[in-house]
Amino acid sequence: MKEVMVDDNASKKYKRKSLYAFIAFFIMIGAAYGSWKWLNHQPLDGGLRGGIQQPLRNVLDANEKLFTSTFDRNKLIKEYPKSEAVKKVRVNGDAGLDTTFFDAKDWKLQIVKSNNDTLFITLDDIRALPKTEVTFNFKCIEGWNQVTNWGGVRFSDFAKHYGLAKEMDLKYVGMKTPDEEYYVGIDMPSILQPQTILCYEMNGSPLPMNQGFPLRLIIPVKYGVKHIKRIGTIFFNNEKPADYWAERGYDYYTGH
Ligand SMILES: Nc1nc2c(c(=O)[nH]1)N[C@H]1C(S)=C(S)[C@@H](COP(=O)(O)O)O[C@H]1N2
Ligand SMILES: [Mo]
Repeated sequence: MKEVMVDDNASKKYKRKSLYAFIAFFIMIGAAYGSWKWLNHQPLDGGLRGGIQQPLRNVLDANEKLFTSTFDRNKLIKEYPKSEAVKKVRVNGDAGLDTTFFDAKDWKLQIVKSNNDTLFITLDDIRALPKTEVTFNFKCIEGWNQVTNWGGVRFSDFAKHYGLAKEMDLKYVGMKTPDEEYYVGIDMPSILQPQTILCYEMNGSPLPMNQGFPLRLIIPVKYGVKHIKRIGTIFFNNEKPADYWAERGYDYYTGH
């Protein structure tokens, strides 16, 4: 009899507990729905970055601050022997690579200086500068990676050669394809990192058309999205330049 009483009490307690759990569950569902509704009513982040709600962009911006404050310009990305570079290099992304309006013979790299003067630089001018090679594990945010070999001039050597000291004091570099279909914005410390090159060779041969002929960026501290193929114009700014994938909701910094 006594035992039955105890059992009865226990089952009452149990019932009450499950009732509380049930209520708590609905409160949590309500809160989650509320936050989701709140998030979806937040303004999209403005202007050039676009694509996601401001609170989410704030998280990416906080990450970026953390990364830039701890970024060591002299820390090198791992390099591999050239013999380990794949011969069949994957092709990904063709925005800005339409050859209909592109004449390789007329191509010149345009450098917009901070006083708005523009330098027009030929591929031969760029080839005449000291050549650097980098063989590293190229990573795309879509989830693939491969060891690839690239040749070109260090961005920092190029900038010194063309007297871009004032420009190097700004916070960002912007680059766009000749037709302005693809464009990236990159923080200055990453651009000046010694493995970042203005690249005109892959596996010792001129770049194939679909991999950015005549000149692309290779920037091993970043994911593939920032390795813009077929650079037309380079400019410098203290504000974040427009960035193709950041406008589509991706992280602006995309370092690894
Ligand atoms: N002009 C241009 N550059 C671009 C892209 C693009 O669509 N257009 N895609 C980027 C992405 S997402 C990746 S992963 C790399 C791929 O370079 P690959 O084709 O040489 O492998 O190029 C980057 N540069
Ligand atoms: Mo990519």
